[in-house]
Amino acid sequence: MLSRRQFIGSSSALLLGAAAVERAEAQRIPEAPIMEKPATQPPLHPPSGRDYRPVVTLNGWTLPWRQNGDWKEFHLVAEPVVREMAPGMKAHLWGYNGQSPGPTIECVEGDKLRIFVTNKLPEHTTVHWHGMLVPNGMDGVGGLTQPQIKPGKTFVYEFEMKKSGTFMYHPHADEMVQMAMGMMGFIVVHPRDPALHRVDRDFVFLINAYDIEPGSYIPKVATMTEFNLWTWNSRAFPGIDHLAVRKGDRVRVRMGNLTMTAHPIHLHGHDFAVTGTDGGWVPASARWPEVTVDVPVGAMRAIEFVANTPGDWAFHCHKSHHTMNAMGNGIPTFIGVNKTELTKKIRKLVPDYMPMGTRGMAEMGEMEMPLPENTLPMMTGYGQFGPLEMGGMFTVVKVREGLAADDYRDPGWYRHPEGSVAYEYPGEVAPARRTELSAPDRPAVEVNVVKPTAATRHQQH
Ligand SMILES: [Cu+2]
Repeated sequence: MLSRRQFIGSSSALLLGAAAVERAEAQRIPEAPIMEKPATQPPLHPPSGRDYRPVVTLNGWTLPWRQNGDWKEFHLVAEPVVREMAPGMKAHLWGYNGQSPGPTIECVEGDKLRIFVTNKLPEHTTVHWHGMLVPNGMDGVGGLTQPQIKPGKTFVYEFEMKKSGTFMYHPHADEMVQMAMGMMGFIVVHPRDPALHRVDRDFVFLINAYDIEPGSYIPKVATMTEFNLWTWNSRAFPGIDHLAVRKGDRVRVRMGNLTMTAHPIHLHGHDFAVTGTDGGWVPASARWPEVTVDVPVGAMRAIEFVANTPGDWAFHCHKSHHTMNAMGNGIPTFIGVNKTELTKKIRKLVPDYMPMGTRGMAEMGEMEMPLPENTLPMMTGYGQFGPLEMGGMFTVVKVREGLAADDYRDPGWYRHPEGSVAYEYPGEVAPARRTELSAPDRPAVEVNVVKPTAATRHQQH
């Protein structure tokens, strides 16, 4: 026989279940669009509802939605995906709707969101809405606030967007594995008043990292610090699209860090202010100028600048190991080593052996050595003046005059005005000479040095 408590428990569960079924039947799930192209997709202007300036997801896209009465309905599908990280390398990841990271979800402060999540992974998952103010039961922590979403099942999350800002979504189920496999995405909530925090161009990307051995396709999920692919939206230089910007534009870049270490992101040629975090907007009175912003783990930083100087401006993580690709890990330092004798000996066995690294490693930037299958050279990419010797978290902000409002196409390399590029000095260079300051420049100081004797040493004690 059932106790009273068991009876109430099971009957209320039944009631809840019936209500959910009824709601699902009344709604019918919206279709789940997928995206497989790695190129940056054009901004998705809202087809209905309140207006806003949509964001541009670097090498990504925004998830279309359906308006159903008061609700904006989205459908996320958690599933295995193949992501090209840069030409020449594909990774087998987990993501949402065909891509890792998942699509950006955009909405407006005050909107009611209904997000269907279908699990097509081989194991259970959940979705946590990082930084958002949601009812506890919608927070997506498997086991704590909801049962896990089993493979093949669909769950529904419903909440009202309480405030504008930049948030993230990711699983809170087998988190180490699922985040190492690339499951993450952005949520951008635009202000109700479109004039508030208005910018001309608004870019978003997630900072992520993978450990994929050359020749393999699946990230090593237990890696804690020694990652070999440092990526933005699961893309590594030269696979990260350039940010095309019109001269005079006010530009925002929103960056969320879901790696295991902080990333100091540095912009050349401009200064910027941090105008938002995943906690909200930074009041104007609390902003200060920066050229580098450290994005901590599990955090978002939005920066804003006025693109007032045309050019090709480097934009990258300032940890120099994070602008290297897979082949840069674990190689010995040979600077200053004379390998002539060693090279002769090795060449007897391997005729085309090349000694590397004795003058530094720049030569690796233009070397075309056969690589193992499915990996990226340590440093690579070309600019108009030669090899860039970069990898990982590096791209270029291209500021140009007169771009059309929604034109994000690559405008090509910058044509520098004549006489504005650093140039080679054509004359003779005198040999270096140690500089001695002459007497009048340096006041004579008499220094009396008392050599410690057994006696003075003794006194000090
Ligand atoms: Cu970094």
